[in-house]
Amino acid sequence: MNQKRLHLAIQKSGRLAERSLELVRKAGFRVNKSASDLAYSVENAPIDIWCVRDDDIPTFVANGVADLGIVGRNVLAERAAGGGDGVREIMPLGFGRCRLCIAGPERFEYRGPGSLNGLRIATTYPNLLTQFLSAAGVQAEIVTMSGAVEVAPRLKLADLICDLVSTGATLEANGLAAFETVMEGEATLVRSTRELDPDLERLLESLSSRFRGVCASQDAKYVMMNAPRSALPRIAEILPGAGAPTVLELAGRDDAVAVHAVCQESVFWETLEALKEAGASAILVLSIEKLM
Ligand code: PRT
Ligand code: ZN
Repeated sequence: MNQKRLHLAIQKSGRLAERSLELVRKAGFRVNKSASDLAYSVENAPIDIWCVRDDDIPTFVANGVADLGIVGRNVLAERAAGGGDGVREIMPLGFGRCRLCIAGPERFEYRGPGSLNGLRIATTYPNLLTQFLSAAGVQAEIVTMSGAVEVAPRLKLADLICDLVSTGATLEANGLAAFETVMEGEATLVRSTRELDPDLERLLESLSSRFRGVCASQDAKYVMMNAPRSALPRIAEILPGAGAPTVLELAGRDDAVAVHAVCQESVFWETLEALKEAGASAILVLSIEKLM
């Protein structure tokens, strides 16, 4: 029988490869490697995973080779800035964070986009850079490269570069510094804009909702404490990213209650200290395994 299957494209190897597969696994999909290292099949759902170059993911999704993909927003945006369509972002996934920056020799004095007039900028993101420069009304020459952009100033191929930065170590090692951000990048889940078969559409929705749950539970904590009734408004203010907390009776106590809340943002020691100061006691912070 020819069962309908959903196709997800992820990066074969590189910065997003491992985390993409980990996300699929955390979402409860059991992944088996197929004979080739180009694909995985999911054992407990009709899903196949293609492992490809990240640059090919938006095109594969747009032309129907894959229905979904995990790719850097920068790659998606570069394609869109060049007029490519057929793909849209479903949600950011919270890993692979970086910035597409304009950088140059440390001594370069940057006083806003006007400083870029008449200069040569090397990049692997010509469309995004063109968009940025024209929005800023700047006339600069773009030198398109396919990699190792950070060496361009030393080789006198360009005055400046426009490249992805995460830790900044590569720039520093090359005597360069970033002074302008063109866009923020991170891994995102994308889908084709075509209409899918209704069964596959349902499966896609279930997969995205599980991914959303995994991402949300990453920082989320379940916080429990006892507190004077009078402190409730202050405590609700302190709890990071929580909706209305659950308030429960404490046996034999009229003045105090138990407060439970799911905090969607990180709970730091400072948060606990602030809760204690507001009158809370017996504060417990628990990890959340799944959240929907
Ligand atoms: O082989 P394939 O084409 O699939 O991979 P690739 O080499 O094109 O991509 P890869 O694996 O380098 O990056 C995949 C995605 O990870 C990118 O599209 C971004 O969305 C995201 N990402 C996050 C980054 C970085 N951080 C990053 N630092 N991609 C690239 N870099 C490079 C950057 O270009 C520079 O050379 O790392 C260097 C700078 O890093 P720092 O830490 O020294 O600042
Ligand atoms: Zn690539």
